[in-house]
Amino acid sequence: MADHGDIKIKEYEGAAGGWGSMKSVARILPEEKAGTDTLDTLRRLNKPEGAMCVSCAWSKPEKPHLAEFCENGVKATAWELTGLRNTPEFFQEHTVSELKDWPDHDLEQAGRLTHPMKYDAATDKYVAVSWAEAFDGIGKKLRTLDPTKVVCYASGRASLETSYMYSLFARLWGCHNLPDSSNMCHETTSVGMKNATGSPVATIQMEDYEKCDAIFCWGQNVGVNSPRMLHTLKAARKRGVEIVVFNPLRERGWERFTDPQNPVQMATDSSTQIATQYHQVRAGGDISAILGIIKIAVEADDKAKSAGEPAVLDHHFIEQHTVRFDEVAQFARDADWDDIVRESGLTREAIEDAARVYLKSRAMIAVYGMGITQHRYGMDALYMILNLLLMRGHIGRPGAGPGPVRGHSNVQGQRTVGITEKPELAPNDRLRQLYEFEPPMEKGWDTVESCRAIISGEAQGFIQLGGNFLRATPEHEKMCEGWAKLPIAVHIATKLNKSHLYPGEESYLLPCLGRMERDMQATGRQAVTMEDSFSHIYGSVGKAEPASPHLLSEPAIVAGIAKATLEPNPNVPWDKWVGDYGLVRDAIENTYPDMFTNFNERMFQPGGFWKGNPAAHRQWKTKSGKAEFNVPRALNASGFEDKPDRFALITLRSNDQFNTTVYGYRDRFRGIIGTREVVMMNHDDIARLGLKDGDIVGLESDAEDGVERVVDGLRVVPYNIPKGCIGGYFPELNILIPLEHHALESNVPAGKSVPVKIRKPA
Ligand SMILES: Nc1nc2c(c(=O)[nH]1)N[C@H]1C(S)=C(S)[C@@H](COP(=O)(O)OP(=O)(O)OC[C@H]3O[C@@H](n4cnc5c(=O)[nH]c(N)nc54)[C@H](O)[C@@H]3O)O[C@H]1N2
Ligand SMILES: Nc1nc2c(c(=O)[nH]1)N[C@H]1C(S)=C(S)[C@@H](COP(=O)(O)OP(=O)(O)OC[C@H]3O[C@@H](n4cnc5c(=O)[nH]c(N)nc54)[C@H](O)[C@@H]3O)O[C@H]1N2
Ligand SMILES: [Mo]
Repeated sequence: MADHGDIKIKEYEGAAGGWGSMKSVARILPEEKAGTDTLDTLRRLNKPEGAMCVSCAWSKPEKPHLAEFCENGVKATAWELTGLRNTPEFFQEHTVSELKDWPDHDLEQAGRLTHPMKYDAATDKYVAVSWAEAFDGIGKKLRTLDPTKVVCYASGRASLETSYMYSLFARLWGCHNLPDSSNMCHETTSVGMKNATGSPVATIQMEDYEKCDAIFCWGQNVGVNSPRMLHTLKAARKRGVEIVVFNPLRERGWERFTDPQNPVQMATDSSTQIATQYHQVRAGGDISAILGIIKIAVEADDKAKSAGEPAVLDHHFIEQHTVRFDEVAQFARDADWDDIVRESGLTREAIEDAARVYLKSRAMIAVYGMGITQHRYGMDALYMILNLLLMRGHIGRPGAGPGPVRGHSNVQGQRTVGITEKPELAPNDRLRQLYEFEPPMEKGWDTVESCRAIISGEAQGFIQLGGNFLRATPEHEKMCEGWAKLPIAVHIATKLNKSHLYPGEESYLLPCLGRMERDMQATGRQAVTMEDSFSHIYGSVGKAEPASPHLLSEPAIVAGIAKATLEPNPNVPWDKWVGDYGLVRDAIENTYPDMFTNFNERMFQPGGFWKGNPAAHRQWKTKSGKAEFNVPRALNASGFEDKPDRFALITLRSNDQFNTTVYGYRDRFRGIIGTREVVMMNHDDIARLGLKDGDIVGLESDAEDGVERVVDGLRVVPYNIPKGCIGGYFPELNILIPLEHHALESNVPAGKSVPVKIRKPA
């Protein structure tokens, strides 16, 4: 079992980066028993012809730094290339029932899976099988099932090649349930940006950061989740760019950064201030905070107009390119400052400060993350960001536009090549022509709908291309019960996780190569490709020795399942594709000729090649043919009312985790070391409830749906967080999130404001 070390809770004084990050790197390498392959891979990371980091979707620059990686990239690389091995002997020693009680960290720390395994109910153990037995067993079972009742899930890491093959397999079989991790993540972006601008992704590219004069950021934690972006922000600060941050927590990365590659900063322990303004909004308070800025801008514009002075807003753009501006303007004029102040949790003066930067800016970038998308009214919060941009024409001109920071390193790309439960987003006409079959045209299940089907027993099977679905989703207890009744679960994975430990009738673990590992096929060493947050596409070559000779690549596993399940189709050469991924790229090019022209020739272009974006050229592929303003439906995104005993729980990532992968117990920037079982609380709330620092409390769901959801044993940590909000870690607290508490329209579980009560110690 893991030794968490002593619990130490003390405010962290250091900047993001700096020596703290060096020490953290020095700790992880021996912990993972990382060898020279890890160091070699790090040297090549995020460079042209190198390997693309698995930790985030931030851009891989055309001219990389000598070390183009961050502390968390090192952790992710060392985690993948670990010297630890989880062999069939491990599974002989431990029953599945026993492993269920292991912490997430310890399961993955058992090391890389080395053999294909099948669950044996008689002994309650996973036992090794050959690949032929595994594929044969999976194919036999899948052929007895209704493909419309099986989920083909993908967690956003697999390459474009694997993702294309996987979605094609599902459609050829007749399965349309193709959610990916985006459904828990930036689906609010995919739906909301598409509705409002016609483009589901960022319109900006890396070079826009060199041209902007203001960056606004809502609900993204740069120092932890995309640390290489700190270099971009530092350069922007150097040019005098204003950076205005909205976040309930003072996240260190947005405060200050010591560049580990800058000898002067390292030697003098100095840092660059990042945010020029930091506004600690309440959870869900962004709608009102932005409403305040819009109100100030609209009223200033009204005043300028009546005084015959130059306009404050870009009326030419508004008239030529948008619809429904008047509705938003009137809504803002009518808005009441008392409501804005109460719902945002900010003072009017603070909002006026932000508005001053907004009104001065000629080129503004809007960055955001899960603090916007994972709310009941997350779509409305996103629309407010877009309203703000559109009013002054900040989309489709240099240095300006929305820049959502995506999560997984290829989550955006998976959607691009067909992993989607929405038939209108699939290239069905091309697929029909190329492969001569009738793709399913009904809408499939997204993540929330898949969970419903698992809980109700409607789902007949779950294929998981990466990820830890059972642990990452809400309503954890009911999900475990439903999951354990699935007729079949197939896990394509690199390490053991909780999702593997509730086997239903049949369960398989299919261990795959990681992206950093050498992938040898019939025609030699293969490369794969992925797409970043700016829609740039890059090649990646793994060179490290595979963790086991028994591993197969993800394309080979997908092809193995497909061949065992489907009737042969002469148009789909699975074996040839596995032998040469270049042929898969040709197939992708044939399917999407506009985006992937000369794919094989361009994949190693430094900085990646851009797949294009109509909204970036002010071509609006929306219903109205224009960019659309939207009036918000609520003043706070949380979707529940304030009550004296009710808290909005914000579920967070620590600096020592990647999603459900817990690297360790050191959330350095937040000063919480040695435990994840905490509840971060405002001092006044602690005093009001008669609690004190270090008390152990519980949390219970306050969702008014009659369901009891409880987590006990959490230590009270006094924290700089707005009153009425508390913070804690995901996935441990996913027990508290009701399945039906999700963003409207996009169905992203609303993990950034969960209604809970505090249970005091007896
Ligand atoms: N090291 C590391 N890197 C990662 C990941 C990881 O787990 N570890 N995960 C990857 C994935 S899949 C994703 S999606 C991204 C996630 O990256 P982020 O988008 O940064 O997601 P989170 O860390 O969940 O939360 C973001 C921030 O939202 C703030 N917040 C919460 N509620 C609100 C609110 O109502 N308003 C505002 N303005 N802010 C709020 C929180 O305080 C937090 O700082 O990172 C990716 N990169
Ligand atoms: N409460 C709350 N819940 C959340 C969130 C939140 O902020 N709050 N965030 C949500 C978000 S944004 C996301 S993206 C989800 C994701 O959450 P997860 O499902 O945890 O995402 P992953 O990191 O993909 O999953 C980790 C597993 O992927 C497998 N894996 C790693 N590398 C590879 C590989 O190369 N190939 C294959 N096939 N498998 C691999 C390993 O077995 C590992 O155990 O969690 C969501 N859940
Ligand atoms: Mo994500």
